[in-house]
Amino acid sequence: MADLLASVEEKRRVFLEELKTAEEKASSPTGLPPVDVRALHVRWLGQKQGVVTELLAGLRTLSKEDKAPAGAAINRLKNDVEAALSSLEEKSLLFERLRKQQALAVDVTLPPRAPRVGRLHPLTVVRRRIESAFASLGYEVAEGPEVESDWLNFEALNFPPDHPARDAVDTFFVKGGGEGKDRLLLRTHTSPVQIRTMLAQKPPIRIVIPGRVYRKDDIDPRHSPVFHQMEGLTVDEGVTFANLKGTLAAFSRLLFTPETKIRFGPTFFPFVEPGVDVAVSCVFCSGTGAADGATCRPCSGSGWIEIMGAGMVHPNVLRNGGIDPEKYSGFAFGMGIDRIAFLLYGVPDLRLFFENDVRFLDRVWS
Ligand code: 2U9
Repeated sequence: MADLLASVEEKRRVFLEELKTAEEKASSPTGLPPVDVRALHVRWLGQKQGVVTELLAGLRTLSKEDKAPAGAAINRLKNDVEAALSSLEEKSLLFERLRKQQALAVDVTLPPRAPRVGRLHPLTVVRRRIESAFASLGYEVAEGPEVESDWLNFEALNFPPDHPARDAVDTFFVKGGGEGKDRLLLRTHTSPVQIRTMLAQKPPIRIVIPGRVYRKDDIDPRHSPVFHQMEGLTVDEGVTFANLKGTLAAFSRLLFTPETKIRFGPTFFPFVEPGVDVAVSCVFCSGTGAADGATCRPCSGSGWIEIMGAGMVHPNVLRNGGIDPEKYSGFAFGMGIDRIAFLLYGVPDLRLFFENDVRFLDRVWS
């Protein structure tokens, strides 16, 4: 009898220890799985080999007068175990609910996530830099349509009828346009806007024309069938080649560095006479052709980088724009915005400008 009572107390002690471990687990971040509560139930109250059940079975061996107090002690343990396990189950379900709520809750103490900030496209940055350099020299920005007539894109610009640029191989023609000079095409340069401006307003004219242009080129790292140009036009009385040179030298110093020099070489464009290729002293090697003891890459060691073409507007072109070449003269120039961005930022492949991969666009362009 004394043995049985001692055993009941020993089992109670063991149970309380197991209960404590289970309660701690219930309030921990992992929680107490319902299967663990059931296992405790089976272990202590199970019909077959439950600890309490076995204690009750032990009553059989006791004398009649010992049975009552021993039975009472075991029943107390049984009631206590039942109450404790049912409250453990409740608690573990409650903690489970709390954990789920916490997982959904907003933690207001966390630092805010920085919103993704957009950036200007590198071609926009370069276009604006070129525009503001010319704005400071008194130029205005003009724009025009991307679908033009053969006349505005070629004929008015003094292209002879058999010029290779007018061939279907080099230009995108648009179905549904007219014939000959009325056929429609995707402009191959922004020059039609200069003709439109001359027809619409009297000199003095000082404009720059940014815009998308199209040529039937195959795509490769340096060519794209769509690219961006900035052209310019000055028309007034007494405009000379010296004005052209001074303007482009000032522009180059504004866009690159105050030390930048320019170099002209003779070339031919149907819409200007004379026509020139314009190079600037290399901004990467200051015109020395060397970088870190090796050949400067951007200028291939020449110290010069070709950035545009220019020339004095051909008298025929002025006439086509409704301007008297006896009274007025002018100069014009054209450059590829993509090419300048390519040079300024050392971009390895022109296609990066058109693919719009945010990993590329996210770079800081300034
Ligand atoms: C009118 C009269 C003259 C615009 C000019 C160039 C020289 C030139 C190229 C540079 C690289 C095009 O982007 S590019 O492929 N342009 O070299 N453009 S003079 O001359 C004009 C335009 C309009 C009425």
